[in-house]
Amino acid sequence: MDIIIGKTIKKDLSSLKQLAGKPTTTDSHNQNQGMGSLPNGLAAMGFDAEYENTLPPGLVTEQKIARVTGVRKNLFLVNDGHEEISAATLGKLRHQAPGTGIFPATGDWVVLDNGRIASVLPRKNALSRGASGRQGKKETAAVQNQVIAANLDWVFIVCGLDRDFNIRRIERYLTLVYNCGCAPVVVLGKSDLHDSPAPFVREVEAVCFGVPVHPVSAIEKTGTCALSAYLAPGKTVALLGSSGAGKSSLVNCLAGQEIQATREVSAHVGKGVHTTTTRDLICLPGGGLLIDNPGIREIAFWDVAEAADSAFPEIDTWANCCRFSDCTHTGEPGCRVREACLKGELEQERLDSYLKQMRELDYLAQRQHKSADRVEKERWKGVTQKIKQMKRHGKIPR
Ligand SMILES: Nc1nc2c(ncn2[C@@H]2O[C@H](COP(=O)(O)OP(=O)(O)OP(=O)(O)O)[C@@H](O)[C@H]2O)c(=O)[nH]1
Ligand SMILES: [Mg+2]
Ligand SMILES: [Zn+2]
Repeated sequence: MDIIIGKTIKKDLSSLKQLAGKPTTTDSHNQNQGMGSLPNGLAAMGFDAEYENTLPPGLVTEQKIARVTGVRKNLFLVNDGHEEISAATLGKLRHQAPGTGIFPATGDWVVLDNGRIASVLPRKNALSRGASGRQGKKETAAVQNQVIAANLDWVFIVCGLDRDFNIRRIERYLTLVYNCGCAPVVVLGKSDLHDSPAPFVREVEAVCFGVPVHPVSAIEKTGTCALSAYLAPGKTVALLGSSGAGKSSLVNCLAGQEIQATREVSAHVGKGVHTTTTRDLICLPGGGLLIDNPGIREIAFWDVAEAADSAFPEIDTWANCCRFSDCTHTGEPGCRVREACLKGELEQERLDSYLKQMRELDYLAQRQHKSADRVEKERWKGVTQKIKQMKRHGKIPR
């Protein structure tokens, strides 16, 4: 379900880019005016008129709705703005296998039936990635997606200004976020480790094209005011980044209290130790909603729209001037992209990063195609057998 919705939103990537850099000025309280039918608690949890309009009329007043604030094995923490309870799913929902895209994830809106989750409401968007551990599996293995968080207004790509800093990784995160139809913001954490974070900000801005970049320090509590603008009441932000990037420290800083556990990065390898293991939605005192996530090991893409183009808009522009419309920019004559590289208008590393992402997205598309074929074959397998049987028993002519 999320995939379809994701695709609908993805079509309008340009509007997402316009959105980038402009935290909304209308907070949810304003948006909720006129929503006489809506229980107040839900608005505090991020339910707004725009989303309500996408649902069947009367659903909100007739059903008990709550938001998933955490996932614990087979139990889900759900909050309707008044109380948080843990709820299991109803049997029939449990039998819908994970991977079908409808299993509840943090940030989802769900319908409750006697304290159990009866269904997941359609997602506005969902931050998903290819499930980790795919490597080494058979070529034909169906690609799985893992929903990190649903119904987001922004995704903070958190990158520490220590050994975590990696411009190519930020490019990959941007593709992942665009891929899911979400709006990215880059947060450069641990700015206190430098006299001035400005050179890092410039370096990131040079590859981000209009995506806001904010240097912050959770320890010295500097730069975080800029982030509050995205966290207006009822707005949902998910944190994405590697382990040890400083996501949970940022949550604690914005919340003004130690809600999330944090742990030191290993001095030896410069990597975090995966302190956060659950995906939790935290209600901030200012009314914003923040989803902390475990660090990401492998940024595997999921779904294949024109997301790589969105993260590399300047390459996309040059590509329009290549002699061949299907130019792969790997050696064709009249390639404007390679020319940009030779003229020093485009860094070789950035082009390499773009080509690598394109190859991956191509590969993913082929695998998705293969698994779709397989699903189709399986769907008809039973029917083919039935026809054979009927022919054998003379029920239909051979
Ligand atoms: N100097 C400095 N250190 C920070 C800052 N923010 C976080 N750290 C340190 O970075 C380490 C990792 O921080 P966490 O917040 O646990 O990182 P995380 O991204 O939540 O890591 P996982 O939960 O494993 O994904 C801790 O030792 C923090 O004290 C900061 O602003 N400045
Ligand atoms: Mg953490
Ligand atoms: Zn070209």
